Amino acid sequence: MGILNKLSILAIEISFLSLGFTTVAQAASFITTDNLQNREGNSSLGFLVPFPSRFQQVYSNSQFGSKPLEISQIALRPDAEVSEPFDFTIGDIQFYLSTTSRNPDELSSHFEENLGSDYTQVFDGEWKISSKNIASSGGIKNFDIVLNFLKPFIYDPTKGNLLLEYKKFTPEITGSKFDSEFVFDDSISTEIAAGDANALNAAPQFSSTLGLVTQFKVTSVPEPSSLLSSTLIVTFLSVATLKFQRTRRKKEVSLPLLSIYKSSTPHCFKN
Ligand SMILES: [Ca+2]
Ligand SMILES: [Ca+2]
Repeated sequence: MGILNKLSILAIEISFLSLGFTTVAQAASFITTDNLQNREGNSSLGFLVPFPSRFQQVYSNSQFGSKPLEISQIALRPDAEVSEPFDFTIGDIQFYLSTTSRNPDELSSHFEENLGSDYTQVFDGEWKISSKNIASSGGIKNFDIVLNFLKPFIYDPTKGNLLLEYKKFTPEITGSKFDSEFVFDDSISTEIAAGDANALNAAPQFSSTLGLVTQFKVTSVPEPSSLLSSTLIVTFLSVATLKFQRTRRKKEVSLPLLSIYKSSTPHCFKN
């Protein structure tokens, strides 16, 4: 194998290596507020109440670190009191995420007042829900009620708290209980309007410090500096390879010319 090919392969390998570093930085992890991943919430909620409904839950930014995250999935778990596996389908539901300036236990009952400028629809359609209702070794149920977003949401915790909203347009009766936490001054609270997916105001009796125990699947968003360094490495190697190729071509062209020159003017090289 020629040195040119070796250099090209080396450039490709290092390029993939630099991209690999970026991939490692974006490995997925999971966040659950208030250490609830390790303990049962003290309450339960009939999530997706049996009416068209609008629901908002706030999560404190203190639970998400200080760097931007891409959120691509949420997962819930059955309450401890659920005794059987279950599955059902919500025919028409939309989910949204947003940054919010509102704190837990301070959400406005006017839904629109809780929304930020980055309010984003992350899911729209039919949601098939199922749970095997299996507990892990600590007796807590697995987060196996999963919603994969159709569009991920970039969340910067330095810009405010996180708001989850759903608008449920169909009246399925689920009857299933989801693990929840009812504690004042923790990281979560909710607003619910039962009866109208496009309601402007929550029903007074449904403003609550209670919240669903929620697991977020997140990946770190690469720092601009790391993306820049990867780009610079690839660019540098590409330029170096091109420069080497040009130098080599010049030599390959000049050598035959030199041979012709030698053969046509042998007297120049005599003595
Ligand atoms: Ca519970
Ligand atoms: Ca609370």
